[in-house]
Formats: sequence, C-alpha cells, structure tokens
Amino acid sequence: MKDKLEQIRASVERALHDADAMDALENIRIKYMGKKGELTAVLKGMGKLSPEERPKIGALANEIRNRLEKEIDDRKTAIMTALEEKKLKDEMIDVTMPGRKNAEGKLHPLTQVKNELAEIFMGMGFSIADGPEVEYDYYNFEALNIPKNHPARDEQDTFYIADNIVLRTQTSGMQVRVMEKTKPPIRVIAPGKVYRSDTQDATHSPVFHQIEGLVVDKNITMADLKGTLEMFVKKLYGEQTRVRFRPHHFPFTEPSAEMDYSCFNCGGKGCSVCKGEGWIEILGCGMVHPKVLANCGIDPEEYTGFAFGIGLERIAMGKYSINDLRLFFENDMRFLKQF
Ligand code: 2NM
Repeated sequence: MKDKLEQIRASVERALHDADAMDALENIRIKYMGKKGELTAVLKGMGKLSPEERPKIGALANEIRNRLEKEIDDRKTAIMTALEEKKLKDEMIDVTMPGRKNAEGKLHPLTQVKNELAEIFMGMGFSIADGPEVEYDYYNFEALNIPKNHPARDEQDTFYIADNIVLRTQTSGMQVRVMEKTKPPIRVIAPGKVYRSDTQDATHSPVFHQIEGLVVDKNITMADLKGTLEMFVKKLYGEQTRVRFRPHHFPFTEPSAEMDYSCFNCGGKGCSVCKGEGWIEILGCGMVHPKVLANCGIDPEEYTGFAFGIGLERIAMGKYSINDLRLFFENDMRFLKQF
C-alpha cells in the first residue's frame, strides 16, 4: 500500500510537471483525488488495513493528498498570475511615446473670407440675414425694380426652376424680406451662394459667393455709404488704404457706384496685381431706389438707405494670389490644404 501511494505521488508529480493549463490541472485533480480518483480509492481501502498499519499509511496518504492539493493550487495560482501578467504586458501603454497627430480640418478659403468680412460688419453694428437659395422671381427681381424685360432676367443669366421660381442671382431677396418685416433702422448683411448661367472659366463660375449689405434709416445719405464702405476697406486691408467711387448703374439703386481701393500690393503705384492701374474694384453700391423701399413697405419720403454687394471670390483671389476661380470649387486637397 505504501508502494502504491509512492507510485501515485510520483505519477502525479510527473503529470503536474507537464501540465501548463488550468484544465490540465483540473483533470489531474479529478484523476487522482476526485470521487473515483486513484488516491481516493486508496483512502477508501484503508479499512482493510491492520490497526498497526492504518495510522502510518493514513498519515502518509493524508500527507500526499495535502501536498498534491497544495501543489495543484500553487500551480493554478502561478498560471493565473502568468496569464494576468501577459494580459497587462499586452495592454501596456508606453506613455513616453509621441502621440499620433489627428489630421486638422480647415475652413474653406471662401468661408474664411466670408467670416472675416462678417466680423468686420458685425463690429460696425450689422446683423446677419439668411434665406433661401431657391427664390421667388418676386424677391429676386420684381421687388428690386428689375422689370420683366431687363437683360438681367434673361434666360442666359438666370437658372429658372419654374416660371416664377429661380436660383437666386443675388442675395438681395433676403434684404427685401428684412425690409418687409422690420421697421427701420435696419443694418443687415446677407452672405451666401448665388447662381448665374455663365460658362465657367478662370474668372466665371455658375455658382459664386456674395455678401450684400443694407442700411435703412432716417437721413441716410451717400456720405453714410462712403464712410461705412471706406471704414470697411480700411479694416480689411489696413488704415493706409484709400478708396474711390466710379458712377455705375444698378436697377435697385439710384445713384449707383462701383468702389475701388488702392492696390494692397503696390499702394497705388501700379503693379502686376492691379495690372498697372493702382486700383482694384471691390464692390458695387448705391442709394436704395425709392421704388424698392416702397415695394417693401417702407415710406421713401420718411426713410432712405444704401446697399452694396461684394463678391467673395474676387477678394479671396486677391488675398491669396489665386488666378483661377475654378480652384475654389474643385475641392482638390492639394489646394485646400494651403489655407
Ligand atoms: C449690389 C450693388 C448695389 C443691393 C441692393 C439691395 C436691396 F435689397 F437693398 F435693394 N441689396 N443689395 C445692391 C446694391 C447690391 O451688388 C453688386
């Protein structure tokens, strides 16, 4: 019996030596110490022993069982610890490693220019109006004193959605809505996309961006127009910038003008940026036509106003020395990443 116990001890120790996983250890425990295990069988057979042998063999069997149980427990603990250590090692973060940089998004150059202009006008007390790009003929043309036979309404220039609905050719419709709803004083800008049925080339695109502005109050004069727009240009291009106004014609303003500013590159001497002129055109403007005020429910005997329209592409092209308008609309990453 003693030999049998020693034999079991030896074979368990061999099996334990080879066992490297939890289930292997558990199988060993069951094989030797489970209900039908080999060691269990020996312990059950103790009754057949003589009274002298029984305590000795019993003590030995208990010692072997205790040792094996402890051994199995220790091995299980060791395996758990090893598994945990491996897990920790696999999940280890090297906090000294440099971080992975996220690609940084940028605003489109036209959006940047729009924001810059909007900031300047907001600083001068203007608020921002928003409205639909698909517009009624009435708001885009009729209310603005653009009569039915005016060349600006020609199919060539305007995208028609239906008989009385167009893609807006200017953002003025928004200002008409503001005038309909608001009792002066009014100081508002209307930035947004506008559409003209042009063939695209380096300086033309069927979609482009505008900011239009409108001021209506009692006693607004051409002096307010000139002072406001000169201040705007100085904030945009610097205090040294000068402006000049040239007579022009728009159906919705009378009188009308175009405004130039002294070239930001040469200061007015003439260079390649201003094509030797010394001046660069920046916007169209004028005193709001009395008929337009009346169309919008504002009494032209009581109120006067001025309005202006600025093309954003032209300003962005000057600012970033871009010579082809199409670059703004192609969304080529090599172009966009530069701003
Ligand atoms: C321009 C030039 C001159 C203009 C007029 C109006 C309104 F709604 F008040 F009549 N909004 N914008 C205007 C005036 C626009 O763009 C070159």
